[in-house]
Amino acid sequence: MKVNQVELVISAVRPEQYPGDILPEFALAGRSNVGKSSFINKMIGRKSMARISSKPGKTQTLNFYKIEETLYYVDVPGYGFAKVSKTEREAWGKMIETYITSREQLRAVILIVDLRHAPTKDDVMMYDFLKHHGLPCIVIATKADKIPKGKWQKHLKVTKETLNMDSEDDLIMFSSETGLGKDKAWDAIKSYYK
Ligand SMILES: Nc1nc2c(ncn2[C@@H]2O[C@H](COP(=O)(O)OP(=O)(O)OP(=O)(O)O)[C@@H](O)[C@H]2O)c(=O)[nH]1
Ligand SMILES: [Mg+2]
Repeated sequence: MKVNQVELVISAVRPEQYPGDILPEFALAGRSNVGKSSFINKMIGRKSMARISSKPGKTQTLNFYKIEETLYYVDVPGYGFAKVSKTEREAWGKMIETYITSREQLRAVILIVDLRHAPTKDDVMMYDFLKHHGLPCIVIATKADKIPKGKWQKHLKVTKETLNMDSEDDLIMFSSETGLGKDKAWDAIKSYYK
């Protein structure tokens, strides 16, 4: 999909700040620094619309990107970043939980994991949390450019098994560097709102 129109509508921390329209929403979830913001940028074909950083903890608020007046990508701060205080971590947990459990127009969560490594305990917890709340999940195994092609299938299998994935959920290999998986990811997302 070619995206022409993108707008950062709001960076929200509280439900009153979420956008008032009712377009379908797709939230990003994943470890800090795994590549959530990079995923959004690749999907919309902009280099630096969503702010990315080599330092973990870049995204701090729920950032609502409106795409073509059709859907929202909601960029979310990553989890598992050791350098935040307990208070900050709790505030984060509450913000995400409130959004994920109460937002009616949230159609699916895009869970970003690192293809190079087995999903972490936090990844598994997040996946279980989504399943507990009955939310569809699109699992994106990113940074595929960092491992040789010959290892991709083996790593995908580890991802699927470690998360104990529901057969209804998509698992897509991705790279924000090369654009691998971009079309498949768009197809998966579109299947939730067309
Ligand atoms: N090689 C490679 N690097 C990537 C890929 N995706 C992201 N990165 C790099 O990983 C780092 C973190 O990317 P971000 O997109 O900021 O990660 P994030 O998940 O949004 O991080 P937080 O906002 O801190 O939670 C950056 O240095 C990116 O350039 C990828 O597919 N391949
Ligand atoms: Mg980010």
